[in-house]
Amino acid sequence: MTNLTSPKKSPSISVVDSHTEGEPTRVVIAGGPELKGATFSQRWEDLQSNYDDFRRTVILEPRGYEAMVGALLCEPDSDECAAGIMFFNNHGYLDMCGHGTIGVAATLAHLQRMELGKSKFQTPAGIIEVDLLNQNEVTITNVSSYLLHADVAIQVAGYGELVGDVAYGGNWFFNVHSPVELSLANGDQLLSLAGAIRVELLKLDLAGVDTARIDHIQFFTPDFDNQHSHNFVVCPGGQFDRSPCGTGTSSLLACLGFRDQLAAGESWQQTSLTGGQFSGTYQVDKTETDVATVGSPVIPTITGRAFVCSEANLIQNPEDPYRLGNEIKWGQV
Ligand code: PYC
Repeated sequence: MTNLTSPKKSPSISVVDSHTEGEPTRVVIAGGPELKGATFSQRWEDLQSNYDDFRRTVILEPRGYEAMVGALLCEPDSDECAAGIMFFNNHGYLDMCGHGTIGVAATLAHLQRMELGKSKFQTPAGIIEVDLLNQNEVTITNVSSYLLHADVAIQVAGYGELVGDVAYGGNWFFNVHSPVELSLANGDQLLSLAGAIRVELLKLDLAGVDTARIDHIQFFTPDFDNQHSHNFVVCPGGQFDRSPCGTGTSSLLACLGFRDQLAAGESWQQTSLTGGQFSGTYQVDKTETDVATVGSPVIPTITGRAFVCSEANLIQNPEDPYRLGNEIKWGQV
């Protein structure tokens, strides 16, 4: 007879899941890798080079799913920071994630590890400030964000010329007025258009600073009179952000500032395709930079809400053929 009282223990990873305006964040609170390195960037390198199995286990099916962003809390190397945060998704690693940061803050509040008010966190993109307004509402002050190439014209089969901006908000974005109505009914069309735009950007050899790949495509439909836009952000793994995307909104604020479409200190509302809301504003960043930006860099602040929705232990049974996740890529053999 099977012994029901002493089960064999498999290794497990403890996570807390939340969603920020509908977009999931999974924070690893125990069982993650002990990263090696004297500096934060060495530890970031260690995660990417040596722990991809961990990323896959946490994010991919059957334990996770492709829209999810993971966050690993780790030691910062800056004394002013409460912790470091490293983000990853179904495709790889993210230097920064706005909705993810809001999710981390709500998770730490839920665990009673964070008090109301301001704290700083180190991310691979730089140091950010997090203001926990209440258990669920958070304002983040992001890294310096800027427009790198304005009015880039690309030709896309079936759409003709599309003109957009290459801008940075912690990740790299191509921001383009949507040539298609932003609706869930047009979701497949928008996803394949984003793929076609990425291919055109590569053909043009267009990159961010230090040849960074422009891997996020942001479609938006601005209403300047009401300082509002709907948006649809397609992430590098081919998934779309259910939230209005914190780094995408940051990059857009830099573009709006350059074109005098939004003044410093004014508020901009951003609504995602699934109805998520962020509000954003910016201050001009007056610090010196080596980057040849178009117009002034800005320091964006983004406010949104996150709610914790589950706590779990992810079990890795060595006999489970899918213990390292199952990456399903439609249309690829
Ligand atoms: O909120 O910055 C963001 C983000 C990036 C990718 C998914 N969400």
